[in-house]
Amino acid sequence: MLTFAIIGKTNVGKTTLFNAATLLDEEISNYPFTTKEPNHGIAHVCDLCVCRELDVEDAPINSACIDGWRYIPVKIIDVPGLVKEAWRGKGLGNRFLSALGQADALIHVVDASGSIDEEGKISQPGSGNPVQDVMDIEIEIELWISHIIDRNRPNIMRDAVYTSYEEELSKSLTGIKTKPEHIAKALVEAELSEKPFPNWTPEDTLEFSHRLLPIIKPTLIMANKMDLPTAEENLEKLIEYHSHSLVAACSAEAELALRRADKSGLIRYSPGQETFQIVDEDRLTIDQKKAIQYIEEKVMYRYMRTGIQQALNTLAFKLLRRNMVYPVSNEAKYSDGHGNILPDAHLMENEDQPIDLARTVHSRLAENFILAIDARTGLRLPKDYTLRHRDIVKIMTQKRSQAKPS
Ligand SMILES: Nc1nc2c(ncn2[C@@H]2O[C@H](COP(=O)(O)OP(=O)(O)O)[C@@H](O)[C@H]2O)c(=O)[nH]1
Ligand SMILES: [Mg+2]
Repeated sequence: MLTFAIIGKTNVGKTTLFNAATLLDEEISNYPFTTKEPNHGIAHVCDLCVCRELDVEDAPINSACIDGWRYIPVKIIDVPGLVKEAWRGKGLGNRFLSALGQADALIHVVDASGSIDEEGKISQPGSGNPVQDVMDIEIEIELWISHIIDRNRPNIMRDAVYTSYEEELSKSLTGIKTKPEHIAKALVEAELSEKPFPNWTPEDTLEFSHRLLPIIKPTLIMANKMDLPTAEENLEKLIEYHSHSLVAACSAEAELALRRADKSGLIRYSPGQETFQIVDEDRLTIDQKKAIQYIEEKVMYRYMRTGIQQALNTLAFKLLRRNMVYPVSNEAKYSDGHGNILPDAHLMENEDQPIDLARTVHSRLAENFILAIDARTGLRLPKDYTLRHRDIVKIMTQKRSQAKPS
């Protein structure tokens, strides 16, 4: 399952964002996923479901469909404790950094209102420096990657005799989801392709880690607390200074309040929508009315949305370039073998082919794969076809009696 880690300094709103993003799950999960570890939860990415276009009543199993929007579960991790020198193991630094290593992408939350100081303590709004806060955390992670390389240096030198430095570097970083092609790209960007690894200086290792980080962990910077008056100016600075990253504006607290109000039946709100409806004005207390008015004025009218659902979607569809693909076994009815219409949707990687979809569904399906059919047209897909967003695909397999003996 796709995994996002929420990182950032203390008090920026990571846990608020985590709570908001995971609240929906209890209501809609009919799939067999749970997370038992603390700080690990299930959030969702969503896009228009194909059910409306096909005019069918779907019966989702691995995902959910709300008002014509398909919600696919993703794992989300709240990573606290990225304090200064976390990479040296300060606090519980290393444990938290390892949690980050599992992630496919990062949500880097920053207090755009500038209400925290350098150490993450709450201070006067407007006094903090969000641009520096983002850099502090990035440097901490880069130092941690450098430290892993340094620790593995003797092994890399020893084993590269039989392989290559590139391959051994890649092996030493597989735990944080680094692939050989990532290493090759970072070497070029750091201008280290021509410099043999044994000659690297500590600065070279750090530069390499700096280039590698955005490649292995695509990151969305979330400018949070946009409801506060001091946030607007900082948002512009963040966009300007961190022009290499995507910066999104959000209010985690507003999203949490709206999702809670929806859950308790006070309002009707689907995550990511621009509006919400009050169910019964008379049931609201004065405080609740005030809170709703605050969110309407400070967040929804100004930014159209709270920004949380868009952030999750941006990570999956833009930064990680995933495609939502629907496997079916009856292409005429768009159903599985039991008649469930559009039961599953998967977030496939950009260059994935139908065989990869087969593998995602079941290893046996991939072993007996012959060809794939586009369910919309009923036509056979070319051999080298790469899956597109919103494809509906039937996998044809050879019958067991025809299967080659293994
Ligand atoms: N005004 C405002 N406050 C927020 C927002 N998000 C979080 N906070 C507040 O910021 C403080 C720290 O939040 P928390 O989620 O515990 O931060 P963490 O340390 O990064 O996990 C809490 O008092 C939150 O209520 C927001 O969007 N707007
Ligand atoms: Mg927290």
